[in-house]
Amino acid sequence: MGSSTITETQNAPLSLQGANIFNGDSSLANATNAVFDWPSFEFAPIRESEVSRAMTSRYFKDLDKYAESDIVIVGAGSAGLSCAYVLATARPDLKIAIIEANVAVGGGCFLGGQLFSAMVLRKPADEFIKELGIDYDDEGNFIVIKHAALFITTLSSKVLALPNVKLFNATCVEDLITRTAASGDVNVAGVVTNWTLVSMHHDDQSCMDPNTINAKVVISCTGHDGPMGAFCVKRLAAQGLLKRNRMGCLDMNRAEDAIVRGTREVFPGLVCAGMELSECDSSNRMGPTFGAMVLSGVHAAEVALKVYER
Ligand code: 48N
Repeated sequence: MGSSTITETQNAPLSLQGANIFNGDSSLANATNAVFDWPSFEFAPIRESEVSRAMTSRYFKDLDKYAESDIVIVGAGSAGLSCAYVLATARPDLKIAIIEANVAVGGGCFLGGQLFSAMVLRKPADEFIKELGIDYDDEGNFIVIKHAALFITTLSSKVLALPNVKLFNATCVEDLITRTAASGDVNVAGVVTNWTLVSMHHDDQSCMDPNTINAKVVISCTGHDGPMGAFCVKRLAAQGLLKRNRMGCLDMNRAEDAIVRGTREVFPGLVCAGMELSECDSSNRMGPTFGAMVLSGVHAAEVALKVYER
């Protein structure tokens, strides 16, 4: 191919396959020049507004579609994304919205612990890792994935590829929607959201009202207590609707069993999974091992479906 300018007239899709560009062999220079004539390189022309419309039209279509979601998952850490993977795969008919306060997904799961990259999961959590097709070292009672980021990026890429899932990141759940029956019984019926940067500055900027997402079930996986963590437990406790306990000290064996076993509907319409549960049950923390997060997410998916079908 002579010039590397990709114009509308060329209809042959750009293919680098034949050029072995990615196998690092010495013909790389020839291969890339066969496709890209760098000195005269040009992209196809575009107008800035086309980019803006490409992003905003899709975003607002998604906001409209997921304003009524079947299930909302709060928190895209290891528990929330594991839950989303199981739920959205098992029930492609359900609309699942994931609300993540950070720009990036992953929560505490981009490192294995402190600044160490390898990630430990105790068996039988290896069953889930096999399902994701991630390589690991088998150490007998536990497995080690060479980098925690490999786990969370593989999991998140699979979740985001599912057609019935929408991730709203950089978006914070700053309150819950509830319904109160004539009997006085209260149940959770969705979430109240805002841009995270706005939620962080309600005290020092003129009030900016939130947005809402209605849903039959909310699954809260917002992690440890923290500026935004353990959100739904703290919000219901603040209203006296749920008893708040504090996370216990570290005991790896007790902690992981308790979190997986304790994954449940902690309040009508609200399922809780992952480390947020420790703020409900005062279960111990487990430190740098993630099997309980993964399997709590799996367990939460099953519990949420029962609540949804009720
Ligand atoms: O990773 P986390 O914090 O939470 P989990 O429960 O998925 O995993 C916990 C795990 O990483 C550990 O803490 C490990 C096992 N350590 C244990 C120990 O003993 O130290 O993910 C929670 C996600 C984060 O991405 C937050 O940004 C997000 O939830 N989040 C929220 N998103 C939206 N709205 C909110 N209000 C909110 N609060 C937190």
